[in-house]
Amino acid sequence: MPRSYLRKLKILEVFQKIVLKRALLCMVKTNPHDHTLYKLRLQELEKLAEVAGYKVVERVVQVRRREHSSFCVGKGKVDEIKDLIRDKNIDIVIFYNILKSNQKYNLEKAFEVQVIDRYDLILEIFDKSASDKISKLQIELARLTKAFPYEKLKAGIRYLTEHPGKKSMGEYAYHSVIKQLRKRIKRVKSELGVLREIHEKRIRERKEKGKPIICLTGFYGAGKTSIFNRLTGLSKPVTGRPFTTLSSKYYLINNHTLEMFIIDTIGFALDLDPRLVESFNLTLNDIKASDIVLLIVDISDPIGILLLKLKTSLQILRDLGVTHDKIILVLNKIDKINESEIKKKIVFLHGYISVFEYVLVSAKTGEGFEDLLNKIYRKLYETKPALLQVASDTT
Ligand SMILES: Nc1nc2c(ncn2[C@@H]2O[C@H](COP(=O)(O)OP(=O)(O)OP(=O)(O)O)[C@@H](O)[C@H]2O)c(=O)[nH]1
Ligand SMILES: [Mg+2]
Repeated sequence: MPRSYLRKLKILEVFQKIVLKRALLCMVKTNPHDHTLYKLRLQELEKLAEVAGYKVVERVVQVRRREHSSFCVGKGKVDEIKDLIRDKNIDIVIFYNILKSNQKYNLEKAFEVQVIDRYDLILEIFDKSASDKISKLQIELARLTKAFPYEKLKAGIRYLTEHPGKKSMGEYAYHSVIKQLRKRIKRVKSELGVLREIHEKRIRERKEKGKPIICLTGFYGAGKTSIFNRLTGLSKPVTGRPFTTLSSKYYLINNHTLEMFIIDTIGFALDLDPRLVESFNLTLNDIKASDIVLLIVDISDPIGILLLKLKTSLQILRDLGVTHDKIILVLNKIDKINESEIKKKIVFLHGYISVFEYVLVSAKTGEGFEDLLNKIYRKLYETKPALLQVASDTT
């Protein structure tokens, strides 16, 4: 990322701090037995909202067996939130739940302020980090996919209320909105299709070279890029903001006698919407094509959030078709906590550690990196001995 871009990012952050929009967070909890996880999810939403430049001033959680079909929250809650918006000068309402088009439309009408959900919020953060064409197109596709039914609904309502009638101006405007959106989606998909072919060709070429491909995965902020930088000697951006890395970065390293590709990838998030995963599948393909997947975990996270993130990451990897034998757990940031805390967390993680190989590291101090490389060699030896042979023959 160029320096001038980072400078602009900093100026933007300072500006945001001065004129922060006041946000109300809202969540409908449909599992009555969930007494802790929902709090962690709300905490993550709050963190993301702050990163996106909002000041969170209120949080509303409603327990319902099912989301209300028209408002997500119940009607009584809508009135309660309306009062809060007025009393607390709220500029935006951010839902944890992913809103359907009609829910978003009805809520905006009732609240008379902007209403977004977790999906929109993540895209806002993505937007700030996007600097290359692939990321920008993937974000645009994700946004258009979600916006299409909403814009269609809005155009339909406008048509019925303002200029109804067959072959009227209203009908023309309605079809024109839909046609334009469809055209944009088609154009973005086709541009991404071209880039996908180039990307897949590159993956095939790397595979044909017969060198092992090691991929860094995990939640945003777990330290993937910091580990990538330490392994490669590069200095790719590490900002502390979620989703700093959006598109994969490859680098060929030569360690002792073995050459291998290291890939840095986009971070995972809680409850990722499948449409978002689908839009970013060009980037996620890198994970599928790897020989070893390092799952980076921030061991300094509180235990509840640590377990939730680990479980979510493993589910995402499973959905991508990554098998267990390819995964090494990399417990990063050991410099941030003391030894007894590390031991306690290892005990909590027993269920995972008994299944996966793990290694404790600090990307900050470099501790544990020799162990990490040894574990990578051992796994390659166990799962891809032929690859190891080819790689060392050609170096
Ligand atoms: N103390 C400490 N901080 C670390 C360590 N590794 C990473 N960090 C910090 O954690 C934050 C996130 O690090 P990144 O390397 O950008 O994390 P990432 O997983 O690449 O994040 P995304 O690109 O957003 O997905 C930064 O502020 C880093 O300085 C570590 O071992 N110790
Ligand atoms: Mg990164």
